[in-house]
Amino acid sequence: MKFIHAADLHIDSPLLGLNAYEGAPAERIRGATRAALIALVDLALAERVDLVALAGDIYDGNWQDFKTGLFFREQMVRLARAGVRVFIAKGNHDAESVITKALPGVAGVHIFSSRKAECIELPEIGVAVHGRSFPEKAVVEDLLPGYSAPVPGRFNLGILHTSLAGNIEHPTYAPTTAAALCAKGYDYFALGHIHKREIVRESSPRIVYAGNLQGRHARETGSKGCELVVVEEGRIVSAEHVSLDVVRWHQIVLDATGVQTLEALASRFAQAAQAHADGARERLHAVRLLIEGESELAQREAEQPGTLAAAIQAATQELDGIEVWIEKVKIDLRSPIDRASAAERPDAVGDVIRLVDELQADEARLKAWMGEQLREMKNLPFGLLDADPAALDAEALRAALAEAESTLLAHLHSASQQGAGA
Ligand SMILES: [Mn+2]
Repeated sequence: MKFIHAADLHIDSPLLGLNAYEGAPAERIRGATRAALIALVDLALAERVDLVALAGDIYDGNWQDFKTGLFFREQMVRLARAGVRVFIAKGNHDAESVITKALPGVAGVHIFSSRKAECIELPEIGVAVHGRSFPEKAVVEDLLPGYSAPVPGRFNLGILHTSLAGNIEHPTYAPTTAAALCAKGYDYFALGHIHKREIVRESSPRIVYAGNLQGRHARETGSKGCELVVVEEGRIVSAEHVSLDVVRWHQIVLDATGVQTLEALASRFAQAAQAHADGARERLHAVRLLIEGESELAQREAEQPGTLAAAIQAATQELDGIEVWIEKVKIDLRSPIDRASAAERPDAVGDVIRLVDELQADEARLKAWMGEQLREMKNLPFGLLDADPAALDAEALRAALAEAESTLLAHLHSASQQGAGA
């Protein structure tokens, strides 16, 4: 006997704010919860499983219109046609009272009652399936005591949408405990509600949160999918997570310490993206990126906000064999030195900062001094070399000075660090 356990499908879950991102592959992301369900059914048919257990939150809430329900039903029909039995225990998001629209049922697909726990026996495959649906969004009582005793000689499978007590991250929904689940005498508990996959207990009974089928935003990261379980002579002989997500979310932290150019930043990001996409290269990867550390790029970003996000965007254009969409770039970079305290220093670093401060505060001196330097220097930033110093305005001179300071201080700083043996 072989079965699939999945939960928290949240089909047609709205993806808030998605349209706010330029270049967002909105349709693919919006359709991801549906595509993941199709992948689940494909897997069930390919693996010739006997049953599919769905532990609640099939839908994110009441259907906007009948299309959501018709889509899910169509997939259930595919399973029913192949003789795969389906058991559904509704959760808080798709509780009995939440979903007001209805469609004709599908023969072979059982939705557990919300009034009492039920036990359905399938003698042909030696299984007893136990479950109960949420009548309402909030269920404060423990539903487990209402579940019947295990049927002797059968593989007893319990389906339950629950927050296990002690899980303070989540509000309590039909709370029970792992100890109570163990005491029940079943063989497997297919749990739903927690979107991160979790093996609560390995065996006797095996207790698992399958996690959601498809991550819906940047906080639902990593592989998402279902559990594929094989039972022989009443015992679990194999149980594994199977990835079914079509869009995979990642939060990547990039340490840009020592990175001095946009090219180096792009290449460091490319490496990180490739590593995150490893083993799932055919998916669309949605990335929230944090760039941190100590780098001169902080100055670049300060001078021209958006530079680093654009550099990351540029890096995605050249990624080999993977498709990456950048959801957001957060920047938490420090300049290589703390300017305020460095200004107090009696050395060359302090000299530079004090000079720059004086020049920045006095436009006439700034123009005179910069004009003199520009005439003498051969390698200047911004292509200023071609410009007539007299024609440059104060803003351009200030930016050039700031960059010069940043570059100079970074070099002095790294030289002093090397000198200190750091
Ligand atoms: Mn859920």
